[in-house]
Amino acid sequence: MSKGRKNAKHDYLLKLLLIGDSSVGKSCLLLRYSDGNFTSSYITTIGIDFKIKNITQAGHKLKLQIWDTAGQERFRTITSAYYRGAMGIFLVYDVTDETSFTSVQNWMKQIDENAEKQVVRVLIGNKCDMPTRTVDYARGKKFADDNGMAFFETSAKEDICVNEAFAHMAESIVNKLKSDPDAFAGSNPKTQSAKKLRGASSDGAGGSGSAGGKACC
Ligand SMILES: Nc1nc2c(ncn2[C@@H]2O[C@H](COP(=O)(O)OP(=O)(O)OP(=O)(O)O)[C@@H](O)[C@H]2O)c(=O)[nH]1
Ligand SMILES: [Mg+2]
Repeated sequence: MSKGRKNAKHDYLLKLLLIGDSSVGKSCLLLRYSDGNFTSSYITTIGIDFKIKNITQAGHKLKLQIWDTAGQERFRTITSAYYRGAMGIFLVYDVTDETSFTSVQNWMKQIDENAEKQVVRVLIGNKCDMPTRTVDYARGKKFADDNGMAFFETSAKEDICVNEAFAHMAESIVNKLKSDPDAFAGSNPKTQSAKKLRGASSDGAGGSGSAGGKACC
């Protein structure tokens, strides 16, 4: 490896997944977090997409591999295959869409059936910038508390709490890996195992560091 690639090294590779009903804002959350952008035009995700982001958090260089799934039912077979390799799953609903909140229960079932037992779950109520909300904060928080998950209300549009949600996810996974480096060793063998990657080289793709962002809703 050339010396020039030394800075691209990372301590941990974290594999994250975004799931939830169609149009709740999964792709926009990823776009906001990875590129600091937002688009109001809706282009539904076909199958699955991913982005890489390199950050430094609490002295650790982290490479985040973030998979963005299609919410549409017709892609469920494809997308559920990606649960197995995930260390962290963001379960996203739209605070203006009651149905998407009701669906959270079904998405939890999908996680139970397809993901690693150890997977870190974070519940996200997106579009908190909208005045037309139908799901209030307390309901989201109660669901998260009842299921032992962290909860964030976010806005990909206004850049509210997006960084905080990803930072919390990263911290939770790193803490798990610190106490048990093989915590996710049972992941899909087709994907890289979740061990600490000291000395491993990253591909250098994606931005680095956190991009600020406003406080949580
Ligand atoms: N007001 C507001 N609109 C948002 C926000 N996030 C996403 N949207 C809008 O919601 C629509 C759907 O966003 P996407 O990110 O494409 O939704 P998705 O969950 O990826 O949808 P699928 O790919 O079909 O599963 C788009 O028109 C976005 O502009 C937000 O935080 N606030
Ligand atoms: Mg999408």
